[in-house]
Amino acid sequence: MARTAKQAPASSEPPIPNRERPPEPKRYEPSRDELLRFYREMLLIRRFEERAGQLYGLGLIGGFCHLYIGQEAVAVGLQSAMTVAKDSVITGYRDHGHMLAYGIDPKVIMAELTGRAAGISKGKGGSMHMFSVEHGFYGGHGIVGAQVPLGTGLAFKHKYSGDGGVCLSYFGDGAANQGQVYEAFNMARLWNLPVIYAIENNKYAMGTSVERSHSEPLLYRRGESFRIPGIQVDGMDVLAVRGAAEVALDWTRSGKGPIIIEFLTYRYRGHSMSDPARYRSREEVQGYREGRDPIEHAARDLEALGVGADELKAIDKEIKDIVVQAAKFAEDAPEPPSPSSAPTCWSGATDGDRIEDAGAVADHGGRHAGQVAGQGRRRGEVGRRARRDRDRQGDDGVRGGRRGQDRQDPGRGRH
Ligand SMILES: Cc1ncc(C[n+]2csc(CCOP(=O)(O)OP(=O)(O)O)c2C)c(N)n1
Ligand SMILES: [Mg+2]
Repeated sequence: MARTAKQAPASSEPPIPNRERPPEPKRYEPSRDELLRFYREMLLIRRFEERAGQLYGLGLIGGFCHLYIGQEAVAVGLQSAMTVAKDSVITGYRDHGHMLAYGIDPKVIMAELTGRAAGISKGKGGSMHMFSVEHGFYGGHGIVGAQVPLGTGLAFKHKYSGDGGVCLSYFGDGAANQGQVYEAFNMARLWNLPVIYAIENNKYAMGTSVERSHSEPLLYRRGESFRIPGIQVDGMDVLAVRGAAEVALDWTRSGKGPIIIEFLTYRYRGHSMSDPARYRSREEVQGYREGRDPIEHAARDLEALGVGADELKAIDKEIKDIVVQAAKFAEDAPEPPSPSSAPTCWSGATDGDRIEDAGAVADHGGRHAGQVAGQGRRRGEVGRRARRDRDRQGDDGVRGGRRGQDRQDPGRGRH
């Protein structure tokens, strides 16, 4: 019906009343053992990532590599509330921590980083393209924001098959400005799909800050016009994250559809290993490291629960050993035989889910991620690369050494 002159303009209409909202999340109250588990998992991610950074510096990891250091509480707090294999997880390229938090063996993740046949994607995917369908972990995606429609599709699958699962789809503050995100939001709400959109707001998209690039920097509000509720949570506190996970899972599992959680977090290192990080100050990074660190935070909570320094030290040692073993495995494992460096095909329609080599298409000569992941291992280059990488990035993700230069490795483009 045509609007008459007497009708009030839309802008003066009252807001839609009483839209149902999830309850305010509470900080989770863990048992001593649960908190020890969260602590252990965050520490594993931290030490694993530190080691990955070193192996990259030594030239044992090629291609792109984005470290998750600083953001550990988000993956651990959220995924600790989920059911591996029943629920699905999908994320972007900063994916090692999410895999570790889903119980995937650090050895096969590290072997993937070094491009070995024993890697979780057979050494062909590298840092950004790791999958474990067995765990319900669907990557690992290099296209910013791609995991949002893909994750929405996974949620559609959960609903369609009635398997009771929920999809957790992570994306960054930068991805939150993409069009595909909003197309996915619309469908997710229209069909009430069981999807949790976890926005990891670490303040920067490469070198672009949220303040500079977002017309609405409160990212938890981004679902409002789709009737998707949002909550904002301290992403540096694993118990606050877990509390929000409880609320979000109750919401989605009860059939109320999608929900957004914005986690305020911070990455300590540069965007990737080739980021000189000139866009932020050393003081800003130090402020988070010294005042907001999620692992320190959990250590203090553990002390309050009566866990002594000796017990924490023993965990430290246990985790270091796991990471040393993973790195050794990854260095010693054989590289993929050359025919198998052909592109890989997904084959799941007729004979169960499996990944196959497609030797027949090997001759196409296309360059794929695994080839990049595998390159950069030539031992003769190790010393030169190590020196250059030390110069390129200080330990705190702020450029140190040769200021003003921003050199790139051939084959290690900036991503
Ligand atoms: C479609 C697309 N556009 C641009 C890029 C280049 N790119 C890679 S990472 C990145 C920034 C994304 O930032 P954010 O979503 O905040 O994630 P974070 O790196 O902080 O985890 C951009 C623009 C890309 N990979 N894909
Ligand atoms: Mg970001």
